[in-house]
Amino acid sequence: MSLPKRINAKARVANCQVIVAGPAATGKTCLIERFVNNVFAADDATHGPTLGCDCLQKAVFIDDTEVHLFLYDTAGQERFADMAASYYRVGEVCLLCFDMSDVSTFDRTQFWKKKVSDHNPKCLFILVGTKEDLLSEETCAPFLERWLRSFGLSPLVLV
Ligand SMILES: Nc1nc2c(ncn2[C@@H]2O[C@H](COP(=O)(O)OP(=O)(O)O)[C@@H](O)[C@H]2O)c(=O)[nH]1
Ligand SMILES: [Mg+2]
Repeated sequence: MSLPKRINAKARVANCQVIVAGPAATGKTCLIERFVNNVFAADDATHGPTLGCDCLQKAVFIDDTEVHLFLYDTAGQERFADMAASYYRVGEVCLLCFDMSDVSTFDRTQFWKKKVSDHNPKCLFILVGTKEDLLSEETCAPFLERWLRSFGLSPLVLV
């Protein structure tokens, strides 16, 4: 992943603000907990639905730079979308999540992209398909191509 422009590649320490957004129950909290704490909270009752916005941190090394990632876990219910507005504004990257086994969540990613863009037009977006265990990449590819076409982007090459 290339670094956002605000990060000086020569600096030894940098911060990166990452918004994790998308419809409810697409696995945003599980994704962050797995990445930060290396646990998979399979039972939703262990963490419950996200209300407002939680922040978890993790430092990673990219070349010789220690990058402190601030991961903002936002609520996926649309009625809560504006509660995280102050986090959308500081985000440099947005992981836009959808559940690969549920096409309706894919269609709702545009709502979340617009919501973040409205507050933060410079934010970069990375589309993240979750729950790979429930669906094959081949089945998912048509969704991705449709989404990219809707933004006038080239078809995706899956590697
Ligand atoms: N099969 C499967 N289920 C997942 C995966 N990630 C999350 N889940 C389940 O999806 C549900 C919603 O997860 P959660 O992280 O709370 O979603 P969020 O509302 O987007 O934060 C939970 O029951 C999780 O156990 C995954 O990779 N595979
Ligand atoms: Mg959550």
